[in-house]
Amino acid sequence: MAPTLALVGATGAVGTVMVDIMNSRETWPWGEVRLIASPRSAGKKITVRGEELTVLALAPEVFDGVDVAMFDVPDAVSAEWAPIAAARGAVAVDNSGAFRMDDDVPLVVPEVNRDKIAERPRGIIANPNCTTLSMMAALGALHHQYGLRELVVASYQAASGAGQEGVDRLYAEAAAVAGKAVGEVAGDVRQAITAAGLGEDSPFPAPLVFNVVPWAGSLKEDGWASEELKVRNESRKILGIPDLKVSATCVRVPVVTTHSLTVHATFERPVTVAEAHKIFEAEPSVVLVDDPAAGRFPTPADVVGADPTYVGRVRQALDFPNTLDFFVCGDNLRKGAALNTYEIAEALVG
Ligand code: 2RA
Repeated sequence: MAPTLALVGATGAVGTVMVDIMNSRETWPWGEVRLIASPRSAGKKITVRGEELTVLALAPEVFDGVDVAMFDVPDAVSAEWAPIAAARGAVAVDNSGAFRMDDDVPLVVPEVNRDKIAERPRGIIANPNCTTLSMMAALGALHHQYGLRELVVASYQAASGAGQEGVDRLYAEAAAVAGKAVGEVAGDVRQAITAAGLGEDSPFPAPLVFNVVPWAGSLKEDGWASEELKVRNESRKILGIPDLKVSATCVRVPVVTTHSLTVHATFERPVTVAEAHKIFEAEPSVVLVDDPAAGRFPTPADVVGADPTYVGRVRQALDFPNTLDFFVCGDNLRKGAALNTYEIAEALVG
């Protein structure tokens, strides 16, 4: 019998992208699909592959008979409900941060460490944070050939990484400055935003429009942002390099959706740009766009809505041996969240 798939958080921002992904897959290994959400959203109708489904309220019994349950919900909801789904016999594939660094929960990017899905003593598999995920397909492909040793990254993160609230705030700030000559004098962007009636209750610690904000996540020890520590810890776990040297700086930019990163990666062995191009071209989930003479490189505005990771600006670092610099863009709501979760679910039954 074809396996049963459940989606918890079906009406949320990532859940909505997940339904879009489910509707657009070429192959479909699933039988019954159950859409699950909070009691507030239960009863809504959502069409999945031509069939109108009624959203069910989250309760232990909705997991009975489910083979794979995908969770696109906040950490606290996953922490409570993924173990319940697993106890009822489902494999829980969780997109929250609740389990990512637990030793007995694999953290999976199918292109990089697909074999880890078999090692799931708690019946839970975690999906990485979108910033780490945006570079993993490209970095993993290089690591498998050349052995990654050191990683220095800077992120350029989209507003939607902070949820719908982040997107709404960016649009509101953009409306506040539209048509105004601001950004020429310190503080004038802030003044325009305040004059338009936007309060201090922003998900960002500074104006995002006409600006860049060197902060994502919460404050951790010694001035690090949680997002930067996630890049370090998750990269080590996914790539299976516990002592990988990593330094990350995470920055929010006025882009609606699609995270970008600059990557400075040092390998055990020398790697040329031509070799790196070949590896990227051979990786099905990577698209290489690297012709700077023709002005061709990936940008978030051209990548949003796409499934692959886009890579460009590949260069050999002039002063660092065995080191490449490159630029990646990945849709943070697709490969960065819903798509990777779905690909794990698919790998479980593939
Ligand atoms: C962000 N990576 O962009 C986070 C969302 N998980 O804020």
